[in-house]
Amino acid sequence: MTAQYQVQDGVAVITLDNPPVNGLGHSTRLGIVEGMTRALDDEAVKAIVITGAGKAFSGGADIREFNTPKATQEPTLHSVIKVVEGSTKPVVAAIHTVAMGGGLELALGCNYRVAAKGAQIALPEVKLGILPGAGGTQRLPRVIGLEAALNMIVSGTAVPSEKLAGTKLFDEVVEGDVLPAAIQFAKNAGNAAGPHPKVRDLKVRHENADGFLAFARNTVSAVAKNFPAPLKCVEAVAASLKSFDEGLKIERAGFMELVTTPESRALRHAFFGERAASKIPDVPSDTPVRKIEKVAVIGAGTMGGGISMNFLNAGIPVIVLETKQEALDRGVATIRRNYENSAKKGKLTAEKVEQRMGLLSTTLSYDEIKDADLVIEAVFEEMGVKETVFKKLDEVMKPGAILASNTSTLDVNKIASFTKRPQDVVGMHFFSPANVMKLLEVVRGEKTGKDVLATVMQVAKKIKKTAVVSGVCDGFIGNRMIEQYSRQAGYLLDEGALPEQVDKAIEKFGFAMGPFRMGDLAGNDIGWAIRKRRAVDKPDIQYSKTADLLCELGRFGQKTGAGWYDYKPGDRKPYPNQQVNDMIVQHSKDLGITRRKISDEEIVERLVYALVNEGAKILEEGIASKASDIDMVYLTGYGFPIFRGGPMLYADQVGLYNVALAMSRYAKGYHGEAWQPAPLLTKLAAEGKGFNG
Ligand code: 3H9
Repeated sequence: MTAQYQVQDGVAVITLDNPPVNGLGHSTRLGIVEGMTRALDDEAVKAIVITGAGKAFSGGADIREFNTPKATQEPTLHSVIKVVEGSTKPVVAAIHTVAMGGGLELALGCNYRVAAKGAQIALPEVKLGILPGAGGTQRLPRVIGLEAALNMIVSGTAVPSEKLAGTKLFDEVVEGDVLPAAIQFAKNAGNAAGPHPKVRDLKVRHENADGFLAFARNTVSAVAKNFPAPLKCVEAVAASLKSFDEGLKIERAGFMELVTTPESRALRHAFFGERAASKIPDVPSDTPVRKIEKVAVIGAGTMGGGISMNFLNAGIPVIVLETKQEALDRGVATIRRNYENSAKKGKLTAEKVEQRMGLLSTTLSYDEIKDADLVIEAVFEEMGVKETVFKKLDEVMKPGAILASNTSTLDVNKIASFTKRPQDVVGMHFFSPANVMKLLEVVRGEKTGKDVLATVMQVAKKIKKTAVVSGVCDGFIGNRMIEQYSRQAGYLLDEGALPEQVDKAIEKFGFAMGPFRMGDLAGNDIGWAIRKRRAVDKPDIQYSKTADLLCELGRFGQKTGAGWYDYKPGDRKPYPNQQVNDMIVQHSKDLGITRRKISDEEIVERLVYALVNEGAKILEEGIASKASDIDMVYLTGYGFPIFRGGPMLYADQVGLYNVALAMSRYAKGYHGEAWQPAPLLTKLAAEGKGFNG
């Protein structure tokens, strides 16, 4: 049983006790009903308090139970709330911290609610692609009004309890310990004559409900294009104007429809995937960590500056090292400008800007960084340069310092071998712009210490990154996969598509940006340099020549005002360029290819399945320890549509059999050699399984 029962001074206290967040799984629901029954049967009990142990009143329904028999096993949350609401003795919810989703819905079923100041109150179901399904859409508008409730439910945002004080949601918002206050409140209520208030009996009133709801529908449909839940939330909240039971029916129907959508599955996958990413199978959660109180960054370029800002934002002092004073001055000026721009937009106070800049220092001498706890190298992506830096770091850094490389493709084991302390070396691959992008690939070398990994994962949390561990391979998880995607994009051009069609097709699928717009943004010369290196290292890997031809025209992308597209000064909108399109068509001719019309469906399949196939290889080789890690890399670093859950979950949803079938078709086509299926994919497809179990 995951709820405790106690009687204090004639008040029964039912304490939800299901760590970590008192999720309302089946056994907790059972515990509440049993507690209620005991309290109602005991004549000495005059009132009841429901509270939560540990760090939450309740984080809501247990999401892990969704789409399993336990979710609908009695007592359901509806039945629990019915028991609470039907109680003949007054029931008080004592909310000390988080009351979210079903947790708040349970509290709304109580007669009274007492909350501690600062408690986080939310109906965040929309973020999981569903709607509050245990009366939240009907009861919340009854206590805080139609508009406020709709805003909370459609955004899913948490609101501190004190902001809701004075509404009918809370009878008391108290400073300090909430339980004694709630027990006292319950005692008084127990002594008072009933009947005790029920939220369901209140009416929702609004001066112009139709107008407000029409506005809400329009706004929500415009922003929630690929997500069905927000609009359904509006409809459910709108139903709160009807009778309570009618509204509840509409809410129920919406919930049942949403809970099985691929979008909801994707959002729940991302929720758990983010938390799972921080868990490394062979690194126990109690692994000791090193103290990180001072960070050094080598290189004050775009990457070094962005990396530094992460630590400054988290209040951790940073010292930046460069070889030339001008480079340092430029780097510091860029950081300051970024902060000042944020201040201009009202995102940061002038005081905060100075506070952060005050944590930044610079040096031209390795001697001055030697006492840093963590040093991150962000120098030119060339093994010789890394060798010089790491040899120097090995020489100067204090024992126990973590030596990290921001390399995006180079061999971290080799980098570690330049030092006599490979256990202290790790990859920290930030994504550009490093102060904005959520993703951090933590590259685990063969000899990287477990405490180093645990420390870096903890640091990542502090600087608000989603950290995913990758083994060592060329390109790690993200770039290794994107290379296959880019290869397909190039082959599509050779065969008959133009950049605009490819970009539009994949953007319609939901990607933030298609491969050619992305190339123009990142700089086509970067891929060019990588391909030149590959031509020496791995001459067997083939690419469409179109990207090289483009670079030979000097069209490096937005920075040169011309890439796959043309750009006008101050305008990031891509304009198709005839010369580029002619070059592509001519190249097909040179290859002897008769260009064909390629469907958008084929474009999407080839781009996405190229990711999936490489992802399967990465999983099989143990470069990623679980499929959801790969999805987190793509959701947080590569603009993969979140409502599809990442490439691996998407493949699961399509069905691996269907993915394998399409791949075998493409294997018979142009550059079919790129479609060698990953053995893991073939195996799982044959077994009717998915990457995510
Ligand atoms: C709902 O209520 C539906 C109803 O309307 C209708 C039903 C009919 N279930 O985030 P953290 C786990 S839908 C299961 O790192 P924090 C989480 O996976 C629900 N597990 O902690 C992690 O596990 P692990 C609506 C849950 O302190 C651990 O708890 N509610 C749930 O930073 C710690 O999580 C929500 O959407 C759950 N509901 O933040 C709330 N919640 O340690 C979602 C958490 O094994 N939850 N876990 O990795 C949150 O927003 C945050 O977790 C919370 C705590 C603010 C509660």
